[in-house]
Amino acid sequence: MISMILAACGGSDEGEGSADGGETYNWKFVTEEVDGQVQYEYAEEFAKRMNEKSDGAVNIDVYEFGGLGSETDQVEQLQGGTVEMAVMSPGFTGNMVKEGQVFALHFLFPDSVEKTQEILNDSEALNTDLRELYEEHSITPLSYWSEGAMQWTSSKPISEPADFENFKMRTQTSPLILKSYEAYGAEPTPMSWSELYTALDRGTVEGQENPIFFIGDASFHEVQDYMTISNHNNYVAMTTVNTDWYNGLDDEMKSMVDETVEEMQSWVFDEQKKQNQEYLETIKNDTENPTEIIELTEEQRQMFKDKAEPVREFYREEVSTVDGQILDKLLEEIEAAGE
Ligand code: 6CS
Repeated sequence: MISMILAACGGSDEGEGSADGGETYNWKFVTEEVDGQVQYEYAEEFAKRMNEKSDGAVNIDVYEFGGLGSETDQVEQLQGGTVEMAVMSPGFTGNMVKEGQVFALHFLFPDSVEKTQEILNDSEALNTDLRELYEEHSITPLSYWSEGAMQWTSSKPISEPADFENFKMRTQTSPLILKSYEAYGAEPTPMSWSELYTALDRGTVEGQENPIFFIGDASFHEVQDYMTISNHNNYVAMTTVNTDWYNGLDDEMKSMVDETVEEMQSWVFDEQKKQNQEYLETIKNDTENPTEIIELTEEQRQMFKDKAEPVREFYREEVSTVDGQILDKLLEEIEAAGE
């Protein structure tokens, strides 16, 4: 309630006097994941670094997923300024920022997560052009980072597009994610991940996509029989801030935020890599809940790529509000980065 009032007054409880006369800053940072998972660990590390750099003046409360509502509720909280910072997935903002659905296109980024992360760090298409489009909605993405390559889990084996025929696939809410699965013949159903374990268990949906750490930590493999190493896309998350709040920070504080955001790019790369490697072993070694791991041949991957390719044209023609300019610039940047 207090934060609602402060937000309504046009600012968070920042810049207040402390007992020793210095300014203090209290911010809220919400994530879409829970304790131990990559987004939450990111926010905790970010908060720790900011507190140390500011000699204790900046205190950031980190919120696990669930405490403040659904992923979509969290987007609204950031826009309204009731939280200052959020880790946000473009997969939940596609109805609002159409161009952000570029991340829904399969086989767009290189197979290497490291190379993909370099592109996310340096891309002008994303860090300037897409950022401006998000800012029209009071969301400033300060960085984009990979949580790892996504894989499919399923209740029946998936190794070629025909296996997706009439397959009930859980997705996030951005319409182009659904379109990408329709291109394989699947029947996508958007839902929050908070409902996903039960939905997989009951067969309401038959499969889902996520990085391996998330599949293992959320125990989706317990209620699925197969995991296809498809590497069909990267899970991209954004570190976002409320635009007015960020623009209102004094120069010193803004530089501290920017510097920490930049430092965190290599930290989170290492964190996701470690977690994805560890959870692959966990899933393989979970003999009580056996998961058959399917490796795709190059020919099988090519079959998926062929089905995914026309979705780019659909994005350009039907989704983009800027004639596909962000996608085209990003494609040039990907090309320039090489494989
Ligand atoms: O599948 C999802 O919706 C969730 N997956 C990850 C990796 N992070 C949060 C997100 O909501």
